[in-house]
Amino acid sequence: MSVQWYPGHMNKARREIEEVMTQVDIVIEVLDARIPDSSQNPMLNTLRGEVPVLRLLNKKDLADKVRLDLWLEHWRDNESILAHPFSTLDKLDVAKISQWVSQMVPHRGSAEKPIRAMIAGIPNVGKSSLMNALLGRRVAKVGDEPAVTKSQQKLKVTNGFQLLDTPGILWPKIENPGASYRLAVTGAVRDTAIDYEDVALVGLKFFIADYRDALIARYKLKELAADPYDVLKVIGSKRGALRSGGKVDMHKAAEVFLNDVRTGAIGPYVMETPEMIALEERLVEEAKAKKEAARLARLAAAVPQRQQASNLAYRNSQVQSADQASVTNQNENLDEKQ
Ligand SMILES: Nc1nc2c(ncn2[C@@H]2O[C@H](COP(=O)(O)OP(=O)(O)OP(=O)(O)O)[C@@H](O)[C@H]2O)c(=O)[nH]1
Ligand SMILES: [Mg+2]
Repeated sequence: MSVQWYPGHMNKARREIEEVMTQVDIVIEVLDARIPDSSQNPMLNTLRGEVPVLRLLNKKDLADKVRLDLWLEHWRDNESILAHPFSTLDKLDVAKISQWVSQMVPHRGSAEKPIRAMIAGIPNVGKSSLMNALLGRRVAKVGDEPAVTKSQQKLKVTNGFQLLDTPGILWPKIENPGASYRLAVTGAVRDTAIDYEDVALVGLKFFIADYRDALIARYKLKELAADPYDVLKVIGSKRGALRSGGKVDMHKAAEVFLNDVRTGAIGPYVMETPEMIALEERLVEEAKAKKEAARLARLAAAVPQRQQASNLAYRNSQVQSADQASVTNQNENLDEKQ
């Protein structure tokens, strides 16, 4: 997975998805069930307009069902969204897709008017795996895949259900630092500028707080330290991530731990709840507003002092003439009354 998202790539992906959106009846949005919010593309809801979406919380085999239910409940009232926990490895789930898309697009579904769907999602969520599973053959390489191309072909899933031949790869929520970390912890985004050890420490902090027992069981810990750094050190020493002198190699320890997290060896988990995301979004907004206020203050301070002095003089002269006008007005009023 080597997609790096720069503004140019994002614009290109956005334009292509916008164009394709006019040719489809439904979007099949693939999410990573372990990060139901951070694996959403920040613009897909805008890009799809009125087009309904089937939201698949993929990799459900790695996810905590109780927390997934919170998300299903959270989206339940939105009529243009149908969400289901999903696994591309589960044949029954794959078989249910035709039924789900028919539910969302009831006015189409015949051979003459087939339902036209496109698969979309951020990198590594399982778009190619889904396409192959739906078509029962290897049409898409699992791994690297180019972005949506202009000459889209339709592939027949059933007589009344067609799929665009290339999935739309979209960028993840990279502007929210919390989301970036969670994307890195689950392995959705690997090529980040974030340090490997830092990613492991964020992951550990989360497991210590939310899945304590699973962590203790996996590493047969007698006690669980509160500081993620100390826990990572214990994991490293237990799993032989050592340097020649016998000291724990923290980078190796981070690799061991993150590999366990990503493959689900510690157990099923979900890193986000609707409540937590609502709070985080509020904090991100507040931080943005604060940054903007600081920027405006800096701009004001950067105006040369001479300019400020003449601004002040101008403002004072305006105030004075306004005062004079008001005095004149009052006098005139008095004159009228007399
Ligand atoms: N555990 C688990 N792994 C899955 C599931 N579906 C897909 N994967 C794995 O997730 C990884 C990414 O799958 P891909 O199908 O290549 O994902 P993609 O969205 O096409 O990725 P890009 O082409 O990079 O955008 C692969 O290692 C798959 O084997 C699932 O239901 N459960
Ligand atoms: Mg792919």
